[in-house]
Amino acid sequence: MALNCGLVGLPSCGKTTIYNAITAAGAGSYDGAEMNRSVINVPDSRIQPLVDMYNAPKMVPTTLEIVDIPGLKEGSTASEGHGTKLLSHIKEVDAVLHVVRCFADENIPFEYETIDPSRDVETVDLELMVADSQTLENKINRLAKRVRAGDKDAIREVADCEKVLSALNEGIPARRQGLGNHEIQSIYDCHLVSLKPVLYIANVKSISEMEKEHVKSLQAIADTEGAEMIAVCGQDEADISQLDPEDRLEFLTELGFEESSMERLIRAAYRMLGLVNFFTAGEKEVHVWTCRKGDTAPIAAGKIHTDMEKGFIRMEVIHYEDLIELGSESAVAKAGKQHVEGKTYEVQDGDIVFIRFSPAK
Ligand SMILES: Nc1nc2c(ncn2[C@@H]2O[C@H](COP(=O)(O)OP(=O)(O)O)[C@@H](O)[C@H]2O)c(=O)[nH]1
Ligand SMILES: [Mg+2]
Repeated sequence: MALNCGLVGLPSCGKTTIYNAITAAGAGSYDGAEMNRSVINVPDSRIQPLVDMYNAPKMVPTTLEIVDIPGLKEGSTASEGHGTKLLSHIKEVDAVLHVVRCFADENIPFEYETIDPSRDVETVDLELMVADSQTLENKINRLAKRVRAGDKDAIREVADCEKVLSALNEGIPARRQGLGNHEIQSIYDCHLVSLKPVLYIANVKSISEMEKEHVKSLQAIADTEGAEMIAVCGQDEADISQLDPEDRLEFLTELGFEESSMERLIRAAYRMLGLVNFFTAGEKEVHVWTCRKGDTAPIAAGKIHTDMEKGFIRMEVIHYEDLIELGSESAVAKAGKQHVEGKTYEVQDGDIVFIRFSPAK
């Protein structure tokens, strides 16, 4: 199943507009659920050169699901029914694409009269934190009986929950609390929404506004928590995505872009999820696979087939750059740049792999 990212933000900040632009860029398929959600192909500029080199008739990219979540505003999460539903959508995503309105347009209604990214981010974060506090309090209450009975696990979990809760009450989202593994484990089943990794998206009017003050202030917010920020022109990109693919580049150039920022956005989302792409390539197909950063060779092999993990013998690895530089697998081998790796090897982004394994009996 594809990992997913949810578009979160105030009403009318441009979530649906950006959703349309992203899903068109990734050739998405709408699955008919109540919300806009679709699975997109993740662009990877290394695919085409590999397809050309191996003369492969087919390529299989990796995918990511994008969910367009209804707008959050002050008090949203407190409202019963609607709030609960909204939160369940956010709980379900692996990462948040937090869209912030950086364009001024008096014809488009907004919650506030001014444009102020830090106010907007705080408003959304506050809603997430209110919801998380409730979730933690519920868990603490649920464990109270076991705590009274002296259950050590319950006592430890409650202590961790209380620590996170008190930092939330001071206005620090869980993702900024510097939580250790121990605490993360204690709150794992709470699926806290303020713990999810965030990519900030500044939605601006035009390319000339990309360097402006609002974008800078959003960048500063992202920097303080070690997150990434991307500025996009949601409306322009959505308009362009409706054009025939051949015409898109021309319009992009006219507006001053070198490429669609949607690909950049998708790649950044992918990075945020801690994913790496590796490849299998041959004359039948070029196939992109995904594993997590730090996954060892057998685990990565298991993404291709469970037998490959169970019967793993070794992994023969070529780095993408070496292959492109030297022009063929055999040239890479001749140059002594094909690596034979064992069970402890951590697969790197861009590895082209061949797995030796003993098939299941
Ligand atoms: N001028 C301008 N309008 C935009 C931009 N992005 C979105 N809009 C408009 O803002 C309104 C709200 O956008 P929408 O994507 O529906 O917001 P959502 O509520 O966050 O999903 C729509 O009328 C869009 O056409 C932008 O970058 N510039
Ligand atoms: Mg919308």
